[in-house]
Amino acid sequence: MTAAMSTSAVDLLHEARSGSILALSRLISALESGAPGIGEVRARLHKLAGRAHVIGLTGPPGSGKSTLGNALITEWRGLDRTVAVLAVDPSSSRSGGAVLGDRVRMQQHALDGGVFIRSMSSRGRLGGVSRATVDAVAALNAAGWDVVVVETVGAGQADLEIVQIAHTVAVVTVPGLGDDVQAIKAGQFEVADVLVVNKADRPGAQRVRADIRRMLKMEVSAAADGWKRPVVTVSGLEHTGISDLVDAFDAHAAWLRDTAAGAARERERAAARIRTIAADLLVERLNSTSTDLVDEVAERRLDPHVAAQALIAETHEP
Ligand SMILES: Nc1nc2c(ncn2[C@@H]2O[C@H](COP(=O)(O)OP(=O)(O)OP(=O)(O)O)[C@@H](O)[C@H]2O)c(=O)[nH]1
Ligand SMILES: [Mg+2]
Repeated sequence: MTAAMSTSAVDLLHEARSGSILALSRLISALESGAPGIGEVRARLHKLAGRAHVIGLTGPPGSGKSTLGNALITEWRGLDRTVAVLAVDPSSSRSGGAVLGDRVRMQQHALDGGVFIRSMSSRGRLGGVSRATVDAVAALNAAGWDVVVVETVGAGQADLEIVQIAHTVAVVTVPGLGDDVQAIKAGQFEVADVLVVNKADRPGAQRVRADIRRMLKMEVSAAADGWKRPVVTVSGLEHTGISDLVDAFDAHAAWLRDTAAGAARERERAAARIRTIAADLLVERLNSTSTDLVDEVAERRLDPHVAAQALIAETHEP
């Protein structure tokens, strides 16, 4: 069975590229479970990467990211673009209602061959963007999908990691959180390319928008790369402002494509990806290196700094 899987992973990739959703789904599962021989397929994905616009949709729990994702699907499908949404499972504390809501939304598009929705486990990484998610984005890109949305619950590290896979990061906030603008400021603000005020059908949305705009004006560094971060007010539930949001995403994609600053951003992302993968590999190896160094340090025969150098030197060996 395992040998059969390794040969078929390549086939799955071919089938996924010719539009099979089933094959795509199985390919992502194979990547997720680390099926034998999958490394070969994974290596191909990057080179095959097509024209997908990868959008990170991040924000606090319950801010309406999934509902908004659903509204965006409808909008993009109207423009004849294929859309994949990867919802990175936020936490075990998710209410049954939220999970059920996601299921219902998924079913709405179940018969549309131009829509792919999948929940991803955040297992394997602190930040919420797991290796599996990175692989799934690469698979979707290689399979020729137009738009890939990655929904993550914004919390610390995840915000920083999403920039490594998303071309465009949209940070969602909503009125009524009280400290909403402060919450954005705490980590998400820096990585936001587009700021979204969702649930605009509720009172207070315009005030939140004004607050964010005021904050943006005060930011000096943001203006440095020339991208003026838009603040878009939407209601995912009532499907208002969604075309404006799509326009904002398109404008950002064009900026990345057509400007030197945009190209620099792409290089930054590539560099960050390499560093993250290298750090992961290093940690993996450091953890698995069996060593007498521990004894020596514990018994104070060796300085831990010297031991650390020695350990790193050991990891260079294959
Ligand atoms: N009034 C209003 N309610 C909304 C809107 N969008 C979503 N909601 C409601 O907000 C709740 C959470 O919506 P979700 O789309 O599941 O939010 P989420 O951010 O994906 O939640 P998690 O994935 O659990 O973090 C649900 O009860 C939605 O019906 C909106 O535009 N207006
Ligand atoms: Mg959600």
